[in-house]
Amino acid sequence: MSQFKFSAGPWNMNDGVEAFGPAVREQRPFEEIVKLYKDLGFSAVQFHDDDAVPNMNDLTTEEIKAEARKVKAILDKYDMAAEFVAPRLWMDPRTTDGGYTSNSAEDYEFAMWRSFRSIDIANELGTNKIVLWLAREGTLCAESKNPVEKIHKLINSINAMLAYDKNIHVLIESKPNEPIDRSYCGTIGHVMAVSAASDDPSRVGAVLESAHAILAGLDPANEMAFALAMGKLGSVHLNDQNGCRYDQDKAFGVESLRNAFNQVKVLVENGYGKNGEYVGLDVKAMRTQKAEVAYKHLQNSMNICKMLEEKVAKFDYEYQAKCVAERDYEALEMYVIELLLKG
Ligand code: GLO
Ligand code: MG
Repeated sequence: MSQFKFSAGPWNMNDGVEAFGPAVREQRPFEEIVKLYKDLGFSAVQFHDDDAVPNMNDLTTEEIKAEARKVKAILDKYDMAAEFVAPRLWMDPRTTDGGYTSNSAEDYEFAMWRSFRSIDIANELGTNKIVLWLAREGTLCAESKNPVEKIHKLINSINAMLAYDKNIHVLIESKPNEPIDRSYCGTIGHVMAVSAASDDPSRVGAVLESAHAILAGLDPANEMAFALAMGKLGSVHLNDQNGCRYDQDKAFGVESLRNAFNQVKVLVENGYGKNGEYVGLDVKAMRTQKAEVAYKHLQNSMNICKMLEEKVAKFDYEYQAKCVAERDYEALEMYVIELLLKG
């Protein structure tokens, strides 16, 4: 029995499209995905603003809210919650140069419009969490932006969201690169600094995605620990990553089991989830996967997480203390490997 509640986004059931080739599977309709997630044991769905209201750019605020209420009805039908809404500031032509840090004043206004509408959608879906994956907030050409000015702009944008809705919490999902070359907010440390500099640090926290930490050359469990130590780990995107390649979003634990174990361990030890936090799985099916079984990446990730919870429950803290007292970390390391490899 897991102590966690799990969530995933509709984008985690994808058609296999990538930079070098087209879709290889049909995109499943939204309601089918919600039903599938329910059947797989998920408790919540994560949303981009336009996952909930696809044609939102053409609608008024009231129309957007009305569309969001239809999505809420689908969630209710399957007894599923909405975890968060994330403004998608990387697809529209007006986000080519980023949103909050765009050099274009009109494009910046568009980014803020999408952010405020995301808050409206979140309220209709019954969540107070906004996630900012800062996809294009940084540079392709380092000299194209004034970094100090843009970082202030980013903080001011978050302050505007906090002021727009006194109940809303903003969670920043750090990522060091891709699709941009240099991100302004690449790690949990950056997120904590932005939080501290905001008008209400108690409402600005972090989402740690395992793959993003690895891309930054950092340890995902330690990144989680840092945010937990600050009381600011609002969500996680568990997945895996084979070194510093493109962002792979592999199933959780399939590349580095010990890393995955330590992520689950730090979450369990710190009571993650007790304040309603979800364990999000931001994983992608391999492009080779046939459509009918293109959900196994999610099922496997959840099962691996649960199996690792069982390993954490078996972890012998007395033996660990003995090894620590004797400073015999080789013995401790071997114990961990045996715990993972043996029954
Ligand atoms: C991409 C991110 C992306 C976000 C999603 C929600 O690298 O992981 O999938 O998690 O847009 O903010
Ligand atoms: Mg993610």
